[in-house]
Amino acid sequence: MDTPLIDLSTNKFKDVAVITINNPPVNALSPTVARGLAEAMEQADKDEGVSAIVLTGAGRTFVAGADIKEFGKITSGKSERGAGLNPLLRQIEDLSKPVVVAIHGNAFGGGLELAMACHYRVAAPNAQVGQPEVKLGIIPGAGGTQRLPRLVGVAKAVEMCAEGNPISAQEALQLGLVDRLIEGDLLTGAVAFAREVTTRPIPRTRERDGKLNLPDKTIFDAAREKARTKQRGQMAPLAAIDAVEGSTRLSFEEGSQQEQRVFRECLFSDQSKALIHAFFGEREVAKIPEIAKETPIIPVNSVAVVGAGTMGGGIAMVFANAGIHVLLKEADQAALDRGLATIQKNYQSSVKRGRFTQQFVDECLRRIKPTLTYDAFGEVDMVVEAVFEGMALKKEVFTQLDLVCQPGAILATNTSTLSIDEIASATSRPDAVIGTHFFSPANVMRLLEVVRGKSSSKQVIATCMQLSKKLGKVGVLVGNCRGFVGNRMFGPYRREAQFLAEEGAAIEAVDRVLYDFGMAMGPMATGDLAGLDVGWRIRKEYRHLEKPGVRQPFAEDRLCELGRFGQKTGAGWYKYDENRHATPDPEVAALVRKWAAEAEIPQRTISTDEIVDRCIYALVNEGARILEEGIALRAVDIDIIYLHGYGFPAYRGGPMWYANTVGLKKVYERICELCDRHGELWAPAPLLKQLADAGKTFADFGVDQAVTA
Ligand code: 3H9
Repeated sequence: MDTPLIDLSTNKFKDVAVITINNPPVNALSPTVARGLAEAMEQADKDEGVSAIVLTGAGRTFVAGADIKEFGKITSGKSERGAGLNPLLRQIEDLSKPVVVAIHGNAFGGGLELAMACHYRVAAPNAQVGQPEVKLGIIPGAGGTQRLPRLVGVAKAVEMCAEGNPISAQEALQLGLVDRLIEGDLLTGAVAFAREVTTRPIPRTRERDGKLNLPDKTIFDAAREKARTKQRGQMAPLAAIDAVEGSTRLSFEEGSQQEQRVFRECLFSDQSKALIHAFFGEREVAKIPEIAKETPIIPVNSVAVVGAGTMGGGIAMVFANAGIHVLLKEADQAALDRGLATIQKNYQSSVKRGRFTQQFVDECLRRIKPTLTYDAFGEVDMVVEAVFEGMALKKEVFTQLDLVCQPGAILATNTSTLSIDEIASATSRPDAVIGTHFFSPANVMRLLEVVRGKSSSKQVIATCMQLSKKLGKVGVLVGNCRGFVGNRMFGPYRREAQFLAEEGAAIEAVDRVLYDFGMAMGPMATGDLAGLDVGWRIRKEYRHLEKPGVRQPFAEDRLCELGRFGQKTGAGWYKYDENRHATPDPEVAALVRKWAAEAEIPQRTISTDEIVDRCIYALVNEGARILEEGIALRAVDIDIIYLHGYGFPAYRGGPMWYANTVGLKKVYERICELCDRHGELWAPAPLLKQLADAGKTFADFGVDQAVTA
């Protein structure tokens, strides 16, 4: 073959040709792979000594799909996409000899579409198959919406194409998507299977119309309804449903043409570009330019968590879920019992919801060992401190940890705002100290801000970054400043939301507009969920740093003075029933109006656009400062923090990506207007001006300029 990406062997099994796709790491179907595959298939089909063909993937997986990197080239006009993979799949489906695909690892996206164009599919028992394209803002584009319903039925195809979740090989077998599971050596099993089918008539998926008959029409409406709630704001799931529906009323050819049109529309959409940015961003954040890949990692087999409150308990669960033994320490028995009871309750609800099995939960609970002392701390590889947010207490804990922990142990703090360097100063080993900022609820939220102090060693940083993956988290390395990246940006965002309410916007209107923008929750509702008192305490601690004469929001502090801390007190911005269901509270609306009158804040009608601009651009402007200061390594790191920790809609790519989409010049000009009207809190970040003037985007500000920590 003229390409090393495809290996054709007709020697090993004589009568069965084996074609292997070898395009590490995930055998993505690049145009070169597709060309090589077409040649290899043709050659094997012509070979008279060959009676069947087996298609496999080398390495850890069969095929993870089309090469996503190609999409960017197509949409930017750097590469022309012709008919895509369809001609290749048609060629394979039309071969005169049976083609058996052997799936291990994953057959995703174009990988599954390729498999469905083959005549038979066998799989390793732990393989997974799926059409995850909607997660990238597109739909299957190589016949997936047409072949899948023919194999698994319309209802399942709608679900798989619209939701994008993979199914196991066992389920695929039951559905008829896979013909046999192979225990033991997959290739040997696939070859044996191929020999069994050589004399049978060749089944071609596109001709198998049996499962398309009379589908219950409500399937599509129900799927659309579900997509509108579960994948709110996204166009690809609805487009995927339309395309699968096409299979029930159009011929295979017409259905495929419709699929192509819709695929292309989706591919060129802002949503798809944003979701692809998020896909690569999630992987990019793991790469820390100045930390070499070969940096030795500290093995973390046991940890201790100090503090069994909401955060400490959640963090203990995260480690236990990952198979790591946890020592959970509290100051007194009552607090420890409360913490353990909450952990039990959370695990039980996971079992009820089917997330975990009882057996798994029992194993996790056995890994969590409660304690009231530091006695066994000398044996653990890492400690995560999660005590009350106060510098004096944190320093006390770290002084103690310094005394009891073994040399080489990682000393991490879960602080969300305090200085890592000051905490580290309480120890004789600041190089071992680092921030691991989990997000609440720690056992659910995927974000982990890894906060480097000025002395944190590369080994400790590399270990925490790698550990985040083991814990099922997306670790993002950030520098040390008040609030780090996420909370530092969240301050101005929530400040503007309060200002808008103080200037006349209805509380629920502010929330509704940002929810409609795509945020998981509005800013007021988020405050009520997290507890308004948390920010109130922090603001009181830092009040002396506020510049006199600069406007500060007051409504939330006043609500706290009235004991309205949010959901936990049954009242905050909203009032809550016993099930924590929110309803607008006219009393709060009246209070805010009264306070605004006292403060002589003119009341006016506020537009939807103003609400979005003020809240989202407040994020962007602070994000630009963070980037310029090197607190975040790259703009994409900020985006990933906001997608995984703050409910920013992935289909908008994160605040920095969103600003790029709007155009930095436009964003800068709007911020200048806001600055003229509302004063210095809106002073545009110098980096924003610089990039806007140069016609650049945040993505152009690279790692070279960043000076983290
Ligand atoms: C599609 O197929 C459209 C079709 O309908 C046809 C249209 C014509 N392309 O995730 P990992 C890279 S759309 C290019 O860290 P894991 C990834 O960036 C596609 N690159 O490994 C990373 O690079 P780096 C539908 C890809 O073991 C490296 O591979 N398919 C692709 O944790 C390792 O990846 C999907 O959406 C790709 N398709 O997880 C599946 N996939 O090392 C997307 C991965 O430089 N992929 N890379 O950072 C996945 O879900 C996971 O990668 C997978 C492996 C589960 C497969």
